[in-house]
Amino acid sequence: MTQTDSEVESYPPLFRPKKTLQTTDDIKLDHATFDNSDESNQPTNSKVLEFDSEFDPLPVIDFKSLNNTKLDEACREWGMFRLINHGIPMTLLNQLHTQARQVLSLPFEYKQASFTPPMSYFWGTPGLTPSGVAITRPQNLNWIEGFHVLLSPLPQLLYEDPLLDSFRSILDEYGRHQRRVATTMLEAMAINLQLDPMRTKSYLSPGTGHLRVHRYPRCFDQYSDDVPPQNNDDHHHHQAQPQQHFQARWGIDVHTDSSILSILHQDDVGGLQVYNTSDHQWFNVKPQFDSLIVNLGDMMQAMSDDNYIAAKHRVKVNKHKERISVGCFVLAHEDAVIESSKYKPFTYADFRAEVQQDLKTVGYKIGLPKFRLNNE
Ligand SMILES: O=C(O)CCC(=O)C(=O)O
Repeated sequence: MTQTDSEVESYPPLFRPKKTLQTTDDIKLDHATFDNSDESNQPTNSKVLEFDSEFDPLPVIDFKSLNNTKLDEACREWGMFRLINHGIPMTLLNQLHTQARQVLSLPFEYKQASFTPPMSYFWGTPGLTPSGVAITRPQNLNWIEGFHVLLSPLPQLLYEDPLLDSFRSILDEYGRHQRRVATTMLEAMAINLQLDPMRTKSYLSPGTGHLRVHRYPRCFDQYSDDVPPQNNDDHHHHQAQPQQHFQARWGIDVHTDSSILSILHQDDVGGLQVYNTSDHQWFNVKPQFDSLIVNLGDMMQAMSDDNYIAAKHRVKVNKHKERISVGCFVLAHEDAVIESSKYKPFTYADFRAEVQQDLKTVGYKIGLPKFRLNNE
């Protein structure tokens, strides 16, 4: 079996090329293929700044010597920043990515049959039910697969398979670092926003924090005309897309996270893009293995009275390379009431229920605007 054959066998069947691959460079397809680096393939009319230029506008925050003013500016202007000197050992990051790659390279059927919560396998959408079970939805495919991992049960878990058990223990260790980083960042943001510390604590729910290990398989057909444009899921805030005949493929299409904040570690392939609301422009988020990307979610936007931005972001597909990223999502406590001058008081449970309702009725997540006072 060639390397490409086994790579493709680990992909969900709908992600496999329509005709046999000859070699990595010699791909024969039913659909036309598009080079991912060509800006004109972007379905939006805004330009995307490429990261091969030296220019990297994303704010950089140093975890070791936190500058609260810089942090505050980053949260107001971008809702996303790069975090350096975070203290997560490089050996752990390397192990995390090596093992994620190994586990995700297992045959698709095995991944689908063998994983259940607290480590569940998903593909085609990052959507999940409230209990963490992946919602597989072949319509409006996002070119993504991965594991949704609930953090709190990990220490008690034991897998017989040594690869899986070692992966579990690495995720557990990585999750502890994420909690450490998230706690410090949230404390700094709460100080900046002058939020009542007791209230902020009650918003946070250590028990429901989770990781998501994503693999973006190589995408052999970047556009397809056989998929109805339909959105979406309850954790991510995809925007309604205009009806179009050709549906662009995305690793994950444009959304904001429903979290308080999310922390991402990506390999060196690239593909993540963030929207800057003052520039009205998409930017590529440069991959940099020793840094983390922190982005604010809907709950933080609400808690900050819209002073902080839940960053709109998306992930491009790549014809030549797979990409691995690991996200940590810090969620609000189910029952803590989020009070704000801009929104009706609501809990995360209310928010999620509303989103699920929207998915059923309008077909996509409306998210925060549903809770805005006076329908401003
Ligand atoms: O993989 C990435 O770079 C981003 C993942 C993401 O947008 C998400 O999980 O919400």
